[in-house]
Amino acid sequence: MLELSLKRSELSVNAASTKNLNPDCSPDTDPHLALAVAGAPEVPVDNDMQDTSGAALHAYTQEYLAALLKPDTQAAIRLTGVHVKTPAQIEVWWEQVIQPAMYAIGDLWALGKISVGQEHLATAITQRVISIYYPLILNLPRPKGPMVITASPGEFHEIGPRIVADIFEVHGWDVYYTGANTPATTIVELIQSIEARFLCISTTLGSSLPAVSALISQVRSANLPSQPKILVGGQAYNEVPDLWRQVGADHFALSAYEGIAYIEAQLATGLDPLQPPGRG
Ligand code: B12
Repeated sequence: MLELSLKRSELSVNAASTKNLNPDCSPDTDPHLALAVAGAPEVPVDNDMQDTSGAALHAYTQEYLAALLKPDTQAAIRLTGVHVKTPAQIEVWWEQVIQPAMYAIGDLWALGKISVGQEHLATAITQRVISIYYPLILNLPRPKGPMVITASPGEFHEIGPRIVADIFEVHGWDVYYTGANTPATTIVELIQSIEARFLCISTTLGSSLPAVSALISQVRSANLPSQPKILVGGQAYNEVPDLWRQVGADHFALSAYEGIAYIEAQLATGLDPLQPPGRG
């Protein structure tokens, strides 16, 4: 089994972290939950996630990673629940805890320290975590209008764009998130039908970049009335500066936060003349 450089004392859940669970489903009444709590890692109690220092985020990441590696779905969900109670906390946890933990999973897989199966389990647990806390975002107002967020054609890495989608929704955008490997024609049709003013494309593999170029060309040549600006991001662009220009995008952003800054700046400079129809 994988050697973790974590102290056992850093890895046990104390009872306080279970107090936010649904009372109808507590360790006292549910034997499965009781078992999970007994075996789950300990979490420092910080119910409002007051501490977002680098050291604290690193500790949370280690704890979340330990739950993924165990693997312990309940612990990953409960740990997230202790710290994520507001939409703003989603932004921090998704980008600064889940993202580095998933990068660590990738590194461990690449080093041969965990199997493909362990990596798949970790991915599935993270997808469950993200889904479980989506209701925190679901009913937020979306006054800034519709946008499309997609993984590029041929690209199966979908957690990155999903995190970006959640964060854009937290910031008031009406996001149509298409998930992995969406055909270009579908994306063009979607932009047209919802009159999206922004298209965000996420790409992890360098080998997917030709498909990004082709998608962008198809969107541009469709001459859509909403004339969407195209923002790209993802690890495919990390190695080569300005690679994003070669695919024909309007801009590249390293994170959802930077992406929002770009889009808000576009709106502020009046480059976007359309009024957002929005969905309410
Ligand atoms: C899970 C995973 C998979 C899963 C994906 C399942 C799923 N449903 O998503 C599966 C098993 C399918 C998979 C397959 C493969 N994978 Co993989 N995978 C990963 C892993 C471990 C985690 C990915 C992840 O969720 N990261 C976390 C997210 C949150 O990070 P992110 O995507 O970077 O997104 C953030 C930012 O980049 C940014 N961002 C991203 N997109 C956008 C877009 C915009 C507009 C903006 C503003 C910002 C933005 O914001 C995000 C949130 O913070 C990574 C490790 C890694 N370093 O990521 C390897 C990794 C990406 N995979 C890798 C490889 C090699 C593969 C395969 C080729 C393996 C194989 N031989 O089959 C295939 C390719 C499949 C394909 N065609 O896409 C390599 C890629 C190496 C490289 N540079 O080319 C990695 C890095 C592993 C490694 N260390 O070697 N993989």
